[in-house]
Amino acid sequence: MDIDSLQAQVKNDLEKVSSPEALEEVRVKYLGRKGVVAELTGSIPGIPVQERGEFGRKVNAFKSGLHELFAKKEESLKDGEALRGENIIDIGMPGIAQQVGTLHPLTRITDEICSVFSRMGFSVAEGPEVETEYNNFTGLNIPLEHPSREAFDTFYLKDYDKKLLRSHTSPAQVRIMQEKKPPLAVVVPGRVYRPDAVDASHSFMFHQIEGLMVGEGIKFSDLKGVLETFAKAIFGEGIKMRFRPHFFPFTEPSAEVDISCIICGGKGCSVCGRKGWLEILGSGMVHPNVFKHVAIDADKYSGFAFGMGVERIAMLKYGINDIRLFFENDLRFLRQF
Ligand code: 2NM
Repeated sequence: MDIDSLQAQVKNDLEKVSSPEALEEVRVKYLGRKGVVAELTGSIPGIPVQERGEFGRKVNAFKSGLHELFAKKEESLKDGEALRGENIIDIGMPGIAQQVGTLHPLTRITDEICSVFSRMGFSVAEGPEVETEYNNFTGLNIPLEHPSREAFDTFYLKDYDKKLLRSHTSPAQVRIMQEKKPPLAVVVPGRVYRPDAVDASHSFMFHQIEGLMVGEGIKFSDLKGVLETFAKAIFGEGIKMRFRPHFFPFTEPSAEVDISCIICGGKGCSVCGRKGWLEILGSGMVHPNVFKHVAIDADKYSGFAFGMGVERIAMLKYGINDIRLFFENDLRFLRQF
């Protein structure tokens, strides 16, 4: 038998080996006193002289290859034994639990609110947080002398084209009215910025959702119906609503909207300050000057708009008493949602 096919035979024999005893048998078969290698070595004198050197070298190479193969097989048998041994790898040991995150409560309430409006036919849009003075103020009929324009009440970006951090999400509504023709119904969620001193009810950054509907024959009663549907979906069918006259530059008439206190039901308690009512948002019919700025014909179209603070809605709904809790990333707070 030639050495090449012997090589293949060794590999074949070793593959079947699964115990040290079986390995010893194969070792004896090849390297034993009467083994294959001994036989090959013994046959060397019978080889013609010219081929003897070559044959001898092949036998030597075969022999040292065998030592290597047996050593490797011995190692792998030992590894296998280790795997089967006790206390080496405990396949019954509990795994390392992955920490699963959840949505931030503000994200959840934002999604929930947008979903209520989207079921009423509103689309959801977003706008940039860095805005122009025009979109944040002028386009919304906010006069030049209005205090909210002061650096005291708005973050202006230094040396950057008089740009500012939007102080409400309404500038996104201005953009939408410039780009799209009525009829339109859209809600805009997003971050807004005001340089307020931080306390339990103020943050320099918070979230708003503002809504806008424009079309032919849109009336104040449409606003009332939409907001009542919204408030009942978020706070429960049992609540009552009231509209109090108010003033906003961008709407006329304007109203602030209250719901009956979800804690005391209207009797008066510490949450509602003994008034029985909780303010949830501002609203009104879009001012004709706003339509003028975005080239919508105010004789043909009318519309309503409203705006709410997301933190405030979440605080009322979940009984949270400090706005800073939303921004501290304390898992003891966040895990409750
Ligand atoms: C509010 C209250 C009342 C409002 C108005 C507009 C726009 F762009 F249509 F003029 N957007 N949002 C609005 C109206 C916002 O927040 C308290």
